[in-house]
Amino acid sequence: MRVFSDPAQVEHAPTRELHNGGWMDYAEVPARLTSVLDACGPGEPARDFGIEPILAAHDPAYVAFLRDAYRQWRAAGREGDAMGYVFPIVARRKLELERIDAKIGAYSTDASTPIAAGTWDAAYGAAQSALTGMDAVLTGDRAAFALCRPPGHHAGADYMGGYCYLNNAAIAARAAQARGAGRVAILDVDYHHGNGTQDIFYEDGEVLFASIHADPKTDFPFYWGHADERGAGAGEGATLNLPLPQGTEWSGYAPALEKALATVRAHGPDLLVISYGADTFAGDPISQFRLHRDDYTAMAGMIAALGVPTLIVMEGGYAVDALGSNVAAFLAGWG
Ligand code: SP5
Ligand code: ZN
Repeated sequence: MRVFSDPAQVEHAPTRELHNGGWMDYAEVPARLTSVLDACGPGEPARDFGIEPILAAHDPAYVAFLRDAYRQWRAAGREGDAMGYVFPIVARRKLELERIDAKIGAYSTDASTPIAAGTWDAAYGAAQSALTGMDAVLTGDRAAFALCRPPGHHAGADYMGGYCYLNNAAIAARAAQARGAGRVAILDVDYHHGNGTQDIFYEDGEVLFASIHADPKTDFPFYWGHADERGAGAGEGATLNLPLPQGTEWSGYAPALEKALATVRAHGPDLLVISYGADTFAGDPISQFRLHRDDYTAMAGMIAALGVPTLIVMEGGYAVDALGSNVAAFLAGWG
């Protein structure tokens, strides 16, 4: 399977995040990318499809902000990474805000998504990796792997969060639709609920969003991913959430996957996008499922059996030393 990434993706290196009332080392480190490249081979460089396909999934004002935020932070005299500390909770009105702290809070869900010097170029590169992988699938590959970093599934049309800035899976899905793939399914198997992806397609009946994740009653992102969220308007019924308890092993995971795959099959997709997170791994430092390396091959085999052309997009996975072999085990499921 072809693997795509962009060299700029390793230049995103925030130092810390706010969690449990204190500063922690940032878990989404550049070494994640090199761990995968070491295990899967160097892959191929992403091509540049420009800004247009990014704007098909994201609000132009948010993208403009993201591009310029670090410069504004430095211009305000700040040291270190840019991060918000006030977040709007009621109506997110379109306000003419001036101070960087006001803008960054308005475009964030949390304090674990800092903007550092290399953030924009890395996020842009990750989106181009997804678009390049999608191009491979649309031109005949039965599957391709976009080694995206930073990840994307917590980023909505106009917000960042959970280590995510641009929603790589959503950008790729929109690009596929623009090139004639009518019906698309997105299956999200990261440990965390893909709230950004869900939000982007919530009222879109052409794009199914199905997710298996830790129950948001106990796990990030808390406010999305509950079983009663099923889509709205034309998208009613085209969102499926399957929350599972902490401690879930393959024996509990596989039935949920069967259910998600039955829903994907019933949707009749021309194309499948997998948001793959290896943070369901038993050794993950910030997550609480109990999957093992061989489970990823089984998982992938079940997905590949659908026989639908598939783009795999990298999301989370923080056990850096094991990440490469977990990803390789997943890709092996396509034979
Ligand atoms: C893409 C993805 O998997 N995002 C996950 C975001 C989870 N953020 C909340 C959990 C923060 C835990 N941070 C612990 C840091 C220890 N170094
Ligand atoms: Zn995750």
